[in-house]
Amino acid sequence: MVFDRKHLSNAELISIYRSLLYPRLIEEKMLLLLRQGKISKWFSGIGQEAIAVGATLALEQDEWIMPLHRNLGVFSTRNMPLHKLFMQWQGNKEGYSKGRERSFHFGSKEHHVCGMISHLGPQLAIADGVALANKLRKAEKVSLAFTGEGGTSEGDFHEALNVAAVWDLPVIFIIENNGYGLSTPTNEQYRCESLVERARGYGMEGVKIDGNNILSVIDTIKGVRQYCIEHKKPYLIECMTFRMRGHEEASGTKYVPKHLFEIWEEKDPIKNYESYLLHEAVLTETGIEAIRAELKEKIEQELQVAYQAKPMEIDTEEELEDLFAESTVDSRQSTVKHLDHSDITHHSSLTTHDKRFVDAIKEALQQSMTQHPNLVLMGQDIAEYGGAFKITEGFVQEFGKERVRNTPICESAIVGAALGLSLEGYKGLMEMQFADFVTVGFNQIVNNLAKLHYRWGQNADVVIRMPTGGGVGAGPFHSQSNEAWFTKTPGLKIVYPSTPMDAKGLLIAAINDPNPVLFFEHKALYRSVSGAVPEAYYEIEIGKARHVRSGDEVSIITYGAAVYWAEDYAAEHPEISIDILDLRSLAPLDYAAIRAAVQRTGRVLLLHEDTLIGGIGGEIAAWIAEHCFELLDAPVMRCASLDTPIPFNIELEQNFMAKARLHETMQKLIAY
Ligand SMILES: Cc1ncc(C[n+]2csc(CCOP(=O)(O)OP(=O)(O)O)c2C)c(N)n1
Repeated sequence: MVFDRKHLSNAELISIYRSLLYPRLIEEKMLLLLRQGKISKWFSGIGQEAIAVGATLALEQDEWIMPLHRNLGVFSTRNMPLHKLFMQWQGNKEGYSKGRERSFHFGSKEHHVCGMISHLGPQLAIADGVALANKLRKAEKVSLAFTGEGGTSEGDFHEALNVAAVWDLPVIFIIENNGYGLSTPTNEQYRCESLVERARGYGMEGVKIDGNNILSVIDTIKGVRQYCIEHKKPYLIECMTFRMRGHEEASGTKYVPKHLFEIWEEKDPIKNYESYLLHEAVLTETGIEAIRAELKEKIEQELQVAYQAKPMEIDTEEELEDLFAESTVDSRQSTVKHLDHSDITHHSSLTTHDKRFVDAIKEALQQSMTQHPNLVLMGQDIAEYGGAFKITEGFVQEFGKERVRNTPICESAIVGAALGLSLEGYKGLMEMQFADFVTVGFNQIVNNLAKLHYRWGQNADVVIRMPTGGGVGAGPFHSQSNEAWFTKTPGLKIVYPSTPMDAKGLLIAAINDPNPVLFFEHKALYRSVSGAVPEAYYEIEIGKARHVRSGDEVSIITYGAAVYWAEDYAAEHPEISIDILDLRSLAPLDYAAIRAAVQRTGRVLLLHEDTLIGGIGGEIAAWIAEHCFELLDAPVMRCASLDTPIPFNIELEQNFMAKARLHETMQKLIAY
């Protein structure tokens, strides 16, 4: 292995040696601890350390890194206290994830390390978001994301690299090509000669290097970093290396031909660098021994500190509270008013205008863009074109193209980028062109956004607008009601307004909330309903239902377009005294308001456009049965859409819709 020290002093070379050796010695200790049952298993980086260590050394301390499961070298080189890392690996409450996460699946904002989720590829687009934040604030910084060669087969790899290229983002993508993805060799993973060839396909530069040569890793990444900052461009680096141990400690290495271990043992990054330092007389054998002894001693000491950690004390309230970040004055905006519908009638001073649903949403976005200079809108065709529903028409002129961004067709990467923006203190708002397309961004939402704060205390200040629902004759992929996919995922807030006033106030509240919010907008309401909307910049509280109408015979609990079905039905049937509750938020649910609705009539009809099985109505029915049984005069009934995909033909669609069975269900309930 040929090393080129360039201008590095002896002291610098020795410092690099210490950084390189440290994770190896930590892992050697961990192997002993694993055998003693004192630590949980992890994914070994032995043999690959030069990449993680070199990359971290090449960056500045406050540049974000998105490491993966084999990158102990990132954590150790960022000087994260080792005793706390040991506590993490022991699943202790004093570790980085309060015992909620395994091995390296955690991050630390303080150290600018973003925690991975198991799915590998999603890390890459988060780096795009961080880079976008750096670019918008004109910071001379890069972000850096790792992937294995196996991870490059994921769509997330393609999406993240393409977005970085199209948006000219200073991101360094590093492929650690160690020959195997679990047991799968590279010839069963991809067909190109070298993965770096893909760079050209994305319109970016790339280079392939020896990932076991620490000096060339550092030198290359330093140079690439400079390039990315100067040219505002991404760069792909393929680092060739080898995994000297099994995928994880229990899985063995039988599938790897023996001779490969012999070849790569000769290329060991530490052994080779040591030889070089000895040859150059930078260190002597005794000097090396002294460093090893010193680091080993440090590891022992840190381990002793970790052993002092208190045993796990379970606090269920804390478990639940940590799902969400608390709002701060900063995130909520002190200028915002807190209103509700009664304020329109009671406050004569409140100026209101009659607005369509669609215009109320537009106004919420406009006012929020003005209030939050750090708010960035992203979505397909939302810039000059104004979005599929023309909600952001004129925004480019008003707020500039940097903050009103057209995206390539890649929902997963854009959710990831929104999360990256949030890591750097921006607010990311994504317009899903149709709620149906959320399926291709699903993983980033339910596994990254939703779980992030619980896992390592990092909030995800992201709103996803979801144009949803049917009645527009658009067929199975432009009309679905998919809110229930998300209401069962802890860590997400789900909002679904039905009136223009609520649409504006709840969207402002969603944007001010530092947590991930899915904001459902029923497309059929956009231009069909209007109502009084306060001119002010105001919030409607998330998690509070609206009592639409009082009655004493039947309570219809509903949301979205179905609120209008219920109101129409009540108007057409003055002989029935109907009470209506509009939930407005599906997560969290307003249980007090649900209970009050049950109390008012003793008969409950849960009405939603979503299909019956697994719809939110089932959950609410169960809650009422458990908590309000003594208030009921009849079984809770659900009226929902047919359990089929939503059909295109308008008559079939009408038959599909819950509304088609509303009268029948109502009669059954009254007759009980
Ligand atoms: C989406 C997804 N599919 C499968 C897995 C299981 N899995 C974990 S690591 C791994 C191999 C990854 O290979 P590579 O990206 O080359 O990284 P390496 O482990 O070699 O460092 C697999 C298949 C996963 N974690 N996520």
